[in-house]
Amino acid sequence: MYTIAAIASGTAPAAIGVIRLSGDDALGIIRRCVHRQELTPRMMHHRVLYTPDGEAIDDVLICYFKAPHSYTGEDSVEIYAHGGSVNLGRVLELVCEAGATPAQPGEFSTRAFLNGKIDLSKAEAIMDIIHAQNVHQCREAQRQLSGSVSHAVEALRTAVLNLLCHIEASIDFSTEEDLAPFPTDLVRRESSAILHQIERMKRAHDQYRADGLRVVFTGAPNVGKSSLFNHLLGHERAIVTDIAGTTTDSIEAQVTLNHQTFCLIDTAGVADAQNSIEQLGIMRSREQIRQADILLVLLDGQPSDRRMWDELRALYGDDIDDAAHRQTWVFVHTKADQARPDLDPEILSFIERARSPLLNISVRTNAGLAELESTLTRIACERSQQTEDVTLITSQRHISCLDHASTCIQRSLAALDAGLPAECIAEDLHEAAQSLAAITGAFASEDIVNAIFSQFCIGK
Ligand SMILES: Nc1nc2c(ncn2[C@@H]2O[C@H](COP(=O)(O)OP(=O)(O)OP(=O)(O)O)[C@@H](O)[C@H]2O)c(=O)[nH]1
Ligand SMILES: [Mg+2]
Repeated sequence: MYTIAAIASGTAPAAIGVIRLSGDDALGIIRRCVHRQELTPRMMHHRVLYTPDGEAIDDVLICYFKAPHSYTGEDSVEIYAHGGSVNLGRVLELVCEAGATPAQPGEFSTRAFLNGKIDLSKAEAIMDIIHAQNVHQCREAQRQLSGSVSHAVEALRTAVLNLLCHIEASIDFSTEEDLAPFPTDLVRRESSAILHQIERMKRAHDQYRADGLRVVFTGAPNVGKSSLFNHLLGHERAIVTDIAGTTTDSIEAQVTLNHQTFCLIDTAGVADAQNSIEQLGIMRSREQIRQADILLVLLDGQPSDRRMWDELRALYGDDIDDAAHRQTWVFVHTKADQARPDLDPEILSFIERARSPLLNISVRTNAGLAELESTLTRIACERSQQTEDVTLITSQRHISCLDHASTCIQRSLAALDAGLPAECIAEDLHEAAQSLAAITGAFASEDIVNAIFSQFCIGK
């Protein structure tokens, strides 16, 4: 293949920048820039780059990766030059004058894919690592890169192909004298197992939140929601006053506590609305409460706690006990620094029955705040462990492929129930296997491959 070159490190001012070359003439090109000195594979070489006229361009380190032992599977060279757009631009120009062609976005990874170095799901993982905005996203993309998705999907595809072998054997033999029985029980059993596995992967995907678990603050007006919200964020994001009804809209902000990301949502206090703005705010609060992964219920012992509680009861009805577990409700008794009325006995007995955490907190003295943070991170850890044994799918494209595979398998089961010929059942299973193969790229169409790699940046 012709040799491509690009700045792989970005061009922001930095101590070091990396220029990458890949292709048949990568070694020849770089040697032309270093007075033809030898380069041993996988060794760092300290060299000066020269123009053909003998002008020194930069003092650099060079590493040569001999095919097929490189990212792309081709002969490749990495040049570690001084950073900055002008210097890196000059080095790139030099290698292009010596015979390289500027790379298209994603061209290195496309070559890696075409040479069988990475599959599609790994290529997508690389892109996700580069674009990760928090530790969650980065960790999941790293797992995907290490092959978690490829292995899980290959196992499913092998199961479908095994099933097809059995069915096709029965079709082939059915032309003979002794009819081979169609493996009905096996198809039912195996198909259900595959469908179950796909369903688990989809469920884990639904539970996964790249931007962190949604922690919704609810409680009566003036109970201290915005104060606690600001405190966890570490800055004054929401307005705090002693006037009930200060917050009228929902406010979202991300925060990282003990390496876990959370999306905190402050809401309007639940109460009898005095005007239409408050009314709208309270409607939004209800929506946020329903979508919470963790609900922080703030109480200060005032009679307004009871009104808020009645609202929550009305919102959930008989489902309230379940909701307290499903969403993990955490109760917070605020303003622990001052003399406070006792909590409403009905609310207290609910907390005991549901075994929900109840924390005493003051944003004035910081009492209970460390405990609240560790409670939130403990809940986040427990949630991620619940889905640990299932491979986490984070890409929407992979979910669509799994969905399609699932539909095809269900269709084959329906064909089986309807007594249709074995060929019909096999056809649907073939389509399911192909849809699974599209995740790793074993049978991806050229359009899909192009669409994926075109989203890459230059130099990747
Ligand atoms: N003493 C004491 N006062 C607090 C504490 N937390 C909040 N407050 C006060 O309680 C009042 C209301 O606080 P906010 O945080 O605005 O309450 P809120 O729940 O957001 O109120 P709305 O937005 O009106 O629903 C303010 O005067 C705060 O200073 C606390 O831990 N101790
Ligand atoms: Mg508020």
